[in-house]
Amino acid sequence: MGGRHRRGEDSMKITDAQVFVGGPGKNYVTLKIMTDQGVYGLGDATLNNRETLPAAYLTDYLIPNLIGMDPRRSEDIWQFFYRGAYFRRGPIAMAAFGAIDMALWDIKGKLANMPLYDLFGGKSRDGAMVYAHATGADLPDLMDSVASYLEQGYKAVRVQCGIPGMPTASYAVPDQKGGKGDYITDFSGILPKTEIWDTDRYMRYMPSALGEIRDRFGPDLHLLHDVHHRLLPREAAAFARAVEPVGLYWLEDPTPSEDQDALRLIRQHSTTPIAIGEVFNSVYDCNKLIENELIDFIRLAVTYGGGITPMKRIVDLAGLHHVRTGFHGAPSHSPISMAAQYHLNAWAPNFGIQEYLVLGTPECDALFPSDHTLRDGMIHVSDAPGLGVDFDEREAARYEYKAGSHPVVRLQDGTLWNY
Ligand code: CS2
Ligand code: MG
Repeated sequence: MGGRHRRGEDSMKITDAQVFVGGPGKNYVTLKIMTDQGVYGLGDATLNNRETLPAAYLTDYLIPNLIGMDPRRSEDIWQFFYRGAYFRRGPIAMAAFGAIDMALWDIKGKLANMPLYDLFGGKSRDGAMVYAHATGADLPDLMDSVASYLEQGYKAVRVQCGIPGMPTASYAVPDQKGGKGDYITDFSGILPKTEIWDTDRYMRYMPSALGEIRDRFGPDLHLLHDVHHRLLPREAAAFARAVEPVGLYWLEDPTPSEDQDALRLIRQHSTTPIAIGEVFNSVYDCNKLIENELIDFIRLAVTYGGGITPMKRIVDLAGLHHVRTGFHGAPSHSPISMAAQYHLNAWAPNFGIQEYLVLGTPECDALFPSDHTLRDGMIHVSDAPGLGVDFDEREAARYEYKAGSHPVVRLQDGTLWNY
């Protein structure tokens, strides 16, 4: 070939793949794919509170097929598993495919000796803006939390606070002032706790609370708010209109995401930007929302979205319709899938913002060494080849799976509601 040599041009094979479940305060599902050339790739299949299921899908069904395949053929391998499953889509399967796809891109980047963002088309920006979660048992408590993030240099915060008269803490807020309410998993066991929700109190209180936050912190701070699927379409439309003067960066998951017509009703009544998609797992969950320009930000995670290969297509489709990215970044995503998102963020011409809740503990850093860094509220992606994150198996041996659950939500009369 004209004297040119590309590493592994003639043949290359996947020789083994292993799944690890566990981590510091989380059940991260980590996939490691090994090759006959010594290069390995890492993927994340963590599906919060259902972690053993993508792990079993990988171990029992996908890995036996993967052995012997050429890891450079990531497109064909993705199609093989997706089309080959016959029963397509769903978060469990897509998380498992996603982990494989991330690991194959990691290998591709290492073979090319390039960071993934360069393989995607290069950097479109130096740093990618992130948002943190400010939370409070009540409004003054939330104000303190916002102030502490501002001091750390964040330019954007999601704000959630307790609602006066609500029988239990509302979504993602602590029971007590100064507490850490932003849990998404209760590790005390598999049986969920119950939260009580009151739509009327929320609708009456939250718009004015958001207005007070805006008045206190001024126009420059990007404010986001997550309704977490709790409103009916008409209520969501009224809420989105009521908060227009606040100038939210986005209003997230105003309604349960299965009902796509609900987004049309919201759009007809308000110009508040809408973000949706953290529970979606394929382009078919959002292509109509994007094409009809009913949303402003698409929230899929690279894990549940089936990996980098399908996510790049979703990002490109979104770009055609002025929809920007705002990838899900709950703490249940391991630093591996977060790294995949950092690379997509660095490249995507229609990048918006990245949710960022990395635990940042020494234990987590020891398990997943990397030099992706957060500075002044922006993620600066690592220049290392591939994903730029590693996995320490000796550290991993310290952890094991722990059963946990999300809360369930009921109305005061006992009716089950959306968490
Ligand atoms: C939340 C999530 O990050 C978010 O915006 O909606 O934390 C969500 O509650 C969890 O991912 C559920 O596991
Ligand atoms: Mg959310």
